Amino acid sequence: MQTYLGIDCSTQSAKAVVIDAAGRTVARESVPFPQPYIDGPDPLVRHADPRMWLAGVEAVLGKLRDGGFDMSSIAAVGGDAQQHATVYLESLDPLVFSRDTSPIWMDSSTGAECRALDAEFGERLRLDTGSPAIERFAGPQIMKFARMEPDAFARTARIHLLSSFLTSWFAGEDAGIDVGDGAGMNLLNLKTLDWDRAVCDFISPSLLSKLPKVVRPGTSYRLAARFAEYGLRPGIPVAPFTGDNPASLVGCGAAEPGVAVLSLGTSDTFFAAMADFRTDPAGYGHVFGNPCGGFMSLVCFKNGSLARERVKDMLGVDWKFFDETAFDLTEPGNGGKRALPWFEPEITPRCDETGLKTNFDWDAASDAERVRAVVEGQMSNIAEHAAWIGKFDRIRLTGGASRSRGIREAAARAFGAEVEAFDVADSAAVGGAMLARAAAV
Ligand code: XUL
Repeated sequence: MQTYLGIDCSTQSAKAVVIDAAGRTVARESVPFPQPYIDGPDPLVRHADPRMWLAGVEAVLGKLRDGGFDMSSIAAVGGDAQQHATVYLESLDPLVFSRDTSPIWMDSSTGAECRALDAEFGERLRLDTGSPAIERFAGPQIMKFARMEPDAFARTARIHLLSSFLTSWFAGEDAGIDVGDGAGMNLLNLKTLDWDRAVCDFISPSLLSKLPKVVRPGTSYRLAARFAEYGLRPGIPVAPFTGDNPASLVGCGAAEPGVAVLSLGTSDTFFAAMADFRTDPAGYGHVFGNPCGGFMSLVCFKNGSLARERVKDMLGVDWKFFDETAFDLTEPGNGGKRALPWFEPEITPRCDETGLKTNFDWDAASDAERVRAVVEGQMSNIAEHAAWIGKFDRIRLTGGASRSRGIREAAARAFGAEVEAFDVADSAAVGGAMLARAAAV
């Protein structure tokens, strides 16, 4: 039997999923990260230790091997990582980081850099790179690093996305950035599918020389010899790792246009494959490359599952109450009561002032009303900001929270669409494994 390994290195954990030729999951492991990001005084700054990601990925491989899975059946490796995180290297072998920590997608501290990019390029940035200047995107993050730490920036030979860093780690050679994750940088011109020279030069005249190549769907690398220690066969194909959202698009069977996916995770993201290249006039949504060819739209909402969990804990109720009972005790629409649990600075729409936003007297309401207000508030906010993508008859809900009947009903109502819980646990890792399978043939 030939199998295909997908590795997902997301915000909270490293996961491994192995599928067979028919796409069935035959093994799965995960290792939680000790902390998704390093705690600091400024809520706009969110960095993580890149060594933590490597340790997690290696630990998950070890677990798979030690669990007795026949690692030699694996015919190709693929994977994905949380989008937008950047890794700064002096050298890959030996591994020397030129920046000790990596800004991750939760970082919103690059307002000044975004304004500078806006002033220089205006609308062109959105029209050519698929997004206006966005705080968490790699371009503004790199610009901040170049300005604040010019010496460390000068020492940096290579700037990877976490995804291309992992491809390089598995391949043992400097690998390229795929068009899916690469589009989350404000640096990739989606009309040419190559780096936008003017934008790169504006950020730093030496930036282009520090960026890896852009790789198109179909490229592959070879697994480095040292992975024999996990029982893997050196030399098997390694598909370029992509972003978790592009990988989920593949893993949810939505790589062809027609069905949209709402992925409920640390962040809630709404995405769909797109045949033509169109951008969000309001500037919140993004266009990324689709790892299977063409494009995909994406809108990201920062306050997702962690915010829901915090409300649940705040009220002292259990998941059964949060997912079901609250919805039996209240009516759809909640008499107009809405709440938005923006405990982290929200990005869609942009709101730096954190806290629970309500349009009713929270203290006077029942727990059931509060829960419905939060869930309906989140779902309407998502539907409103995804409207530019078009109308969908069918929406696939994925991620742990898709098990919630209350969330499914609220999503169906907000979108006026049929909603199906798409029962692919770890859709991003599965997508990575599917990209591995495609690289093996
Ligand atoms: C997408 C985004 C998040 C991360 C989460 O633009 O920032 O969905 O990819 O891992």
